[in-house]
Formats: sequence, C-alpha cells, structure tokens
Amino acid sequence: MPMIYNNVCSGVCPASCRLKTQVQNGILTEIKGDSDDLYTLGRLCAKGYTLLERVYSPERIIYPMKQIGKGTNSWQRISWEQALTEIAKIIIRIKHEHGNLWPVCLDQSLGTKGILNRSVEGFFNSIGLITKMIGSPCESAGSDALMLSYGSCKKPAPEDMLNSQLIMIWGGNPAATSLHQMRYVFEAQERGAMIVVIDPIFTATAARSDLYFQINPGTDGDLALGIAKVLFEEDLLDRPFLEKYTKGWPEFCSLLKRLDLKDLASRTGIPVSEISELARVYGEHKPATIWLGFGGQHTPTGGQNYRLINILPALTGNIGIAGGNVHYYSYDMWDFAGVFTNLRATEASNSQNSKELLEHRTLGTGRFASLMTLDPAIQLLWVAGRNPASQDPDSAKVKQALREIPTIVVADLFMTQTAQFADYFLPVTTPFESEDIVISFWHYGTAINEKAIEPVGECKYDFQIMRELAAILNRMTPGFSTFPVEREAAEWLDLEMQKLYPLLGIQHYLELASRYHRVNLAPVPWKDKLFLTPSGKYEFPLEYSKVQVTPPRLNLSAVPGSSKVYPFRLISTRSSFLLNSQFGNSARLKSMENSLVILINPETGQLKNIVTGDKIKVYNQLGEIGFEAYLTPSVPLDVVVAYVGVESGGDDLNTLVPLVENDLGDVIMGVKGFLFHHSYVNLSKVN
Ligand SMILES: Nc1nc2c(c(=O)[nH]1)N[C@H]1C(S)=C(S)[C@@H](COP(=O)(O)OP(=O)(O)OC[C@H]3O[C@@H](n4cnc5c(=O)[nH]c(N)nc54)[C@H](O)[C@@H]3O)O[C@H]1N2
Ligand SMILES: Nc1nc2c(c(=O)[nH]1)N[C@H]1C(S)=C(S)[C@@H](COP(=O)(O)OP(=O)(O)OC[C@H]3O[C@@H](n4cnc5c(=O)[nH]c(N)nc54)[C@H](O)[C@@H]3O)O[C@H]1N2
Ligand SMILES: [Mo]
Repeated sequence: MPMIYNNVCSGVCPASCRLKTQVQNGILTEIKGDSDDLYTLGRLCAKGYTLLERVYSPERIIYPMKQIGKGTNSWQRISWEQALTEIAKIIIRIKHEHGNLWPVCLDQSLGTKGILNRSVEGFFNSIGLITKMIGSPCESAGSDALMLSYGSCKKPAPEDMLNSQLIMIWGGNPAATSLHQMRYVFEAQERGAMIVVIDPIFTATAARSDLYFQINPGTDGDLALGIAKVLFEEDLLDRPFLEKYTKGWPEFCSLLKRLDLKDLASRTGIPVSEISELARVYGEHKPATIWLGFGGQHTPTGGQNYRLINILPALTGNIGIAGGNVHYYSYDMWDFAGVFTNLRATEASNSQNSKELLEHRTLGTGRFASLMTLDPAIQLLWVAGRNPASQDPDSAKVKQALREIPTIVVADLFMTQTAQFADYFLPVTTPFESEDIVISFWHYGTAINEKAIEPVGECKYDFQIMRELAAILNRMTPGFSTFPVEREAAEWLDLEMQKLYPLLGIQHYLELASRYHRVNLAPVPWKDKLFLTPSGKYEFPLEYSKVQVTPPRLNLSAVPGSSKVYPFRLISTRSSFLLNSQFGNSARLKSMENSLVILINPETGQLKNIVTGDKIKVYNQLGEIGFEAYLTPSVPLDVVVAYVGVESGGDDLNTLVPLVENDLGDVIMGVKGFLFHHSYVNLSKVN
C-alpha cells in the first residue's frame, strides 16, 4: 500500500503550494498538489510538476565533496565526518588567530524557506560574532516605501481582490510569477472589475488586462504624480480621509499644484490624455486596489517611486476598506519566538584574546567587491539557500571574490555557479526528506513538510548539518558553540511556533497536516486607520525635500559606461519555467521554452539586421553573453529583455548588470536594495 505524506514546496515564491506525496517501498512515486489547499486548489505550476524528477535527478549532488583547487571541477567524495571536522578546524583556527570570528561570513536566504533553515543563522550566532550579509536582493526598497507611508508592511488577504472594482497591476508580471493569484484577478474581472497593467513590457499579464500603459522604465513616480495631479484637478479626492488620517497633505498639495502634467507625461512616455484617462478610471472605481510587483522598484528612484504610487490610495480613500489598499508584502506572519536568532555564544567565547566585539559585522547582500576590502579579511564563507554567482549583480566581481576567499562552503542540492567555487559542497535534502514548516508571505498559508522518504544518498538537512557541526566543534573545543545539539527538530519547531499557534487556531504544529491553515492576519489592513508611523497617520513623502521626479535617463551617468555605446536598457523578467536560478537543469522544462532568448523590438531588429533565431552577442562594459534573438513588439524600441537566472557558456545574465544601490531598503533591512533594471547594453549578430 502506498503511503501518503503532506509536503510543501519551499521555493522563493508566493504560493508555497501544499503537496500530497505518495511513497511506495521508501521511494517517492507521485507528487501532486493538495486539493485541500484553499489557495492553490491543488494546482501546481510547471516547475511544481517536475519536483519528483528533481528529487531523483542524476545531477543532484548526494555526497559531501571537496574540491581540489577552486574552480578546477576536480571533486573528491568525502565523508561527512571529514567535511565537518575540517570545517570545524578552520573555524577554530580563525578564532584562535584573530581572537574573533569576523573573518567567517554567512550568506543565507530565509523567508520563504522552512523554519529550520533558520538553524544556519542560529548556529553562527551560537559560536560568536561573525560577518553577516544582510538585506535582500528582492523586496526591500518597496517594503521601506510602505513602511514610511503606513508605518508597517501590511497587505490584504489574497481573496480581497474579489472586492475590488479596479485592480492596477504595477511593476510585476504575476501571470508568470504568481499564477495562483491570477484566478482572483480573472474572477474579479468577470464580475466587472477593470484590470490595469503598468509595465514597460506588454507582458502575459498585460495581455489579459483591460487597459495597458507602456511606461518608460524608472518613471513610475512621474506617472503616480501625474495621476495624482489629475485626481486633484478633477476633484476625485477623498477629502475627509485626507484631512483626518494623513500627514503632509497640504504640503503635498502645493507640490502637485507646481507640477506640470506635460513634463511628467513626457518623461513617462504616456500621453497626457492617457494619464488623465487612467486617473479618472482609478478615481471613479472604488474600491480600487494596487498590486505592486517587485520589478518596478529595481530602478534608481525605485523606492521613492513606490512611495509615490502609495499616495494614490491615500488620495482616494482606498486605505482600510475591503477591495482597496496595496498588495505587496508582509512580514507579520513570521512572528516567531526567535529560538534560533536569539542564540548567543558564551561571553567568554566572544571576548577571547581580550578583543571584545559587541556585534556581528554586517555587509549588504550582493556586495562581494566590498566584502573583499574588509579588515580582517574573510577567511571562510558559508552559503546556504543562495546562488550569488548567478543572482547578484556584477557576476564577474562576485566570482572574483569567490575565487579569492580561502574557504567556501556551499550547502545546496545542485552544482550551482556559486558551488563551482566551493571548497566543500554539502548536499542538502529536498522538502520530502526531512520535517519542517513553511509559511507563505503572500497568503500566510502554513504547511508542514513530513519526512516522506529517507534522505537521498547522504544528503542532510541544513538543520542537521549545523547541529552536527556544533557537536563536532564542542568535541574539539568544549563550549565553542551554545547550539543545543540534543534538541530534536520537533522540539525546535514547537518552540519557534508558540506565538503563532493562537493565530493559526492550533495547539501543536502537527495539526497543520490535517487541512489548510493560515496565520489569521486582518484580511483588510488599516481598517482602524491607526497607522504605525511616528505621527500615527498615513504620511506623505515629504522627507525628500522636493520630491525628485525622474527624467527617463536620469542617473545614466551613475552607470559606468552607459552611453550611446550601450543604447539599450536591459530588463530582466521571469520565465514560468525557472525559479530564479533554479530548475534550468530540468530537461522537461527546457523542452517547453528556450529561456536563453533576448527579446528585441522588430524595428530594432530591422535596424540591426537581426531576425528571430539569430545568434546574438549582448554586451556592455562589464562583459558579454550569447543569446538567441526573439523579435516581439511587446518590448519598447530601446529596451531588450532577458529571463532572470539564465546562463550561457558560463556567463550569467548578471554579468551585464552593474551593482547600483537602490534609494531605499535600509529602513527595515539595515541596508539598501539594488537595481536589476538599470543596465545598458548593445547587441550584435554573431555570424
Ligand atoms: N516563474 C517564476 N516565478 C517567480 C520567480 C521566478 O524566478 N520564476 N521568482 C520569485 C521571486 S524571488 C520574486 S521577487 C517574484 C517577482 O515577481 P514580480 O512581482 O512579477 O516581479 P518581477 O518578475 O521582478 O517583475 C518583472 C516586471 O517588472 C517590469 N519592470 C521592470 N522595470 C520596471 C519599471 O521601471 N516600471 C514598471 N512599472 N515595471 C518595470 C518588467 O518589465 C517585468 O514585466 O516572483 C517570484 N515568482
Ligand atoms: N538580473 C536579475 N537578477 C535578479 C533578479 C532580477 O529580477 N533580475 N531578482 C532578484 C531576486 S528578487 C531574488 S529573490 C534573488 C534570488 O536569488 P537567490 O536567493 O540566490 O535564489 P535562487 O537562485 O533561487 O537560489 C537558491 C539556491 O538555494 C538552493 N536551495 C534550495 N533549497 C535549499 C535548502 O533547503 N537548503 C539549502 N542550503 N539550499 C537550498 C537552490 O538549489 C538554489 O541553488 O535573485 C535576484 N536576482
Ligand atoms: Mo525575489
């Protein structure tokens, strides 16, 4: 008889799909969506349907390995005991030589992953003060925008879109990135809601909209101000809301009066008449909601642009009402007890050699060039759940740093671009091979991973790895780590979840197996209009002394080398068949789409004598990559588009993307985000 287990897909994705897993004689035989998942209704995405072959993929690394000479691809299978003992010795030596652990660096991604992944950070907290890469390559500038406007990142429940008369999808392409949510968009549309899309590319989402606006990249703030000006001039405002619940409206109002709609319009590339139409549509459909994507923030004034977009619901009183608000991101469902993050090394261990350090040394994620200038220098880098050599800007610099760091440990499933520079590869389990809990940042659905099969080969979960490493360290140097190694996974989970049990309506996390549970956050935020800002009101963006509007090419000079030599703006978008740098190794997914294409406008193609299928070199001052041309009118003349996470002949897309910081991101995360859509390139046909 087959056994059925509960699992959850733990990729960096809003859906966090619940899965039903069938096991026969210890082997996974089927993985399907759980029809009791009230969010996904049991439907998976294309990648989800390949999870089974991923578990047993011949490309999966299933033994610990040591590379003899970085980047040589000369790997030796070693035992866990050898791997962890050698790593432990290096850590102890660093501590001994430097008196502290600042030369040890952690680059980890959390959030959408399982709770036990937090054990990696917990382990490092338990041995002393290290260097941590902090912040996020993803949502931080936009999160700050919400934080500064409302005092916190809150969002409505997914199904609240059904209450909207208008859904404005701005700066994202959810038809590829959040496809389960699209059923609510379509249902709202069938009930008469208007769907508006604002994006430089005519995306798959735009194709399903009622109104589409092709905006010049990076000019979203100008468009928001343009809409605001029309709302003001045509008195489509909710004045009682503005007077009672906002701060800075009179000042903002005088700014609006000064702005010239024609100027704003010319920067956005959208005619005045269309901006006026959009403003009327937004102002006259109430409730109206804005679904803010993650893409639009990765431009020089992306944080400010997102703040300006967030003034629209304030102007029209679309805050705190069903069907209104802004759908972006929330952190409230991760209200953990903090059992991992609160771990601390013993005081004696931190102040060894009388060099007393009080804090971890921190550096923004992705800043590998800066990482190499730190003193004391990084001696050991631990990468878990990330692939910076592919996903962080300026890949060449990232790879250079990876070449220079004396010891790199990568815990992963596959031989990633980052792992190619590792000294130790530690093979980790898939969600089917160990117990954990995953909480969606989007629908707050909370699901359990039951251990359905024994780990494939010698794979171990991050939690198990950290626990064993702590034990080995303590065996060598008693008291080195305060990580409670005797505590089992189940106990950690139970402790970490304590604060969330009441919000989930359960008493123990094992109850999550029975049916879909979600963290019970308010389905409509800000109903009480009690904002969490210093003033307690919604705050207009006045800290920018005069709100900087963005000429389309502003800050061009900030990007070294961008000029007429590199006339095309490179925008990256997501393929339905990739998840960031993952899934590119699936033959089945590869057969469905050639992701190594560069989308070019047909007129540009004509100018450059390029046709679909041509081999193309895309290049700038940072490097070059080979693509296949795909001509499509969906992209503007001066924009070319590639898929996030692709690699061609050893060069990653981010080879072409300079590291430029966002204007926001440091309010919540302590470090600014960075730009992905502000890279300029040229193309030529390869004969
Ligand atoms: N299939 C799939 N799904 C995924 C992922 C994946 O890799 N693959 N990744 C997951 C992750 S980590 C994330 S963060 C989300 C991201 O998902 P989304 O929120 O959809 O964000 P992006 O895919 O980054 O958005 C790309 C869109 O932003 C537009 N854009 C670029 N610049 C601008 C601009 O200046 N203004 C405006 N208005 N639009 C602009 C692009 O043209 C493109 O259409 O998706 C998640 N889901
Ligand atoms: N050009 C461009 N670059 C971008 C973006 C863009 O829009 N354009 N988007 C950015 C965004 S929004 C994001 S979020 C980042 C994402 O970039 P990353 O955070 O690097 O995410 P992934 O590429 O998904 O890599 C995650 C790695 O974790 C591994 N992994 C999976 N599960 C586990 C586990 O349980 N344990 C361990 N140890 N490893 C595991 C996977 O195999 C994979 O190699 O990319 C950013 N990069
Ligand atoms: Mo992301």
